[in-house]
Amino acid sequence: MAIVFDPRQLRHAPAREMHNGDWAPHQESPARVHSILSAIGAVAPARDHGVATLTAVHDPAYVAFLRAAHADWRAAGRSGDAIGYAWPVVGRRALNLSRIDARLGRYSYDAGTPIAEGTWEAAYWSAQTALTALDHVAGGSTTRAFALCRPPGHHAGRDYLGGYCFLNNAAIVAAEARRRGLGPVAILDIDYHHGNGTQDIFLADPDILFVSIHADPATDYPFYWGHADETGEGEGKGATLNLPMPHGTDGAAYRPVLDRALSAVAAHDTRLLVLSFGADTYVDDPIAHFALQRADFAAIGERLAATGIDIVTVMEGGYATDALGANVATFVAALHGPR
Ligand code: OKP
Ligand code: ZN
Repeated sequence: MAIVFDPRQLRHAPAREMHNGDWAPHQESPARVHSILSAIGAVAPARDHGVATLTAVHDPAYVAFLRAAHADWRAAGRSGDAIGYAWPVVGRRALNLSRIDARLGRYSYDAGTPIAEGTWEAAYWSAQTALTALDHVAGGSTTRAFALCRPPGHHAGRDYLGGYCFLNNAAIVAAEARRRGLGPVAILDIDYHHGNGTQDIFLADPDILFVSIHADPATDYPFYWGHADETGEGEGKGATLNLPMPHGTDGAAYRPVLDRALSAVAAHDTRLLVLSFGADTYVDDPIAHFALQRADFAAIGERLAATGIDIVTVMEGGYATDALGANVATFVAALHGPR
């Protein structure tokens, strides 16, 4: 068992987000990581795998945008965090956009994901943390590793940020695992919110199965993805499985759906599972509406361990900050077993 963390991830500290038409303190705060660190025990450092592992999944122009966005914002005379205010709703022709506001709109899809001074560095090390967890499993010293990633990644697409996410850590690990011949690879996303970025990245890809259990997008963010009839496109038809669930979903309702998700993972002959884990399915999460208890996280961890498949877990959401550390530690202990 290995738990990977890099403190440079704390440098992303956006001040606020747009919430129900008003500004509110940003939910995705460094305090989340402090809560987890105080509950989880010893962590291993992240290793640098370079930028090519990121551009295997993301558009290089998007990565260049992300890297420079906050400095461009400052150069435009602005203070605070960089945030867009105009979006090309319908795909427009490719334009060589220079103005920072235009670039922010082009490479994002919501107003909840400001770029702060340390965002690039934090997102970069979040991805490297995930890749280092893969190294631990690939090296054969352990069958399961946990990447304490922050900012999260599953809403980030090939060329867009959103939903508190900038680089898609799960997708980066899955692509790198395939490249190293560790497949078949599947991604199971059990964050409360649908992992639209991950789905988009692999939508037409038959090799990497994407399965997600999440709040029904008819009622919940991200609204435009995650409906049950999204099953993949082109050659990837059938390699996307969405299992939306209603508000109030508790441990008893969750269990059979998890079984169904894991049947699909087994049918893919999965050798390496990338798990996007969000603890925002917790009953007291302030921005979500499922009803899982701490004991349910233990049960889910045990169920996943029982598959016998190698698992790289990447941390996604979870905003009940006081309870977050114990929830994550409980899940990881069950998933990784005694040792
Ligand atoms: C990220 B992850 C306005 C609502 C926007 C965005 C939720 C992002 C969740 N504040 N909500 O999946 O936990
Ligand atoms: Zn979430």
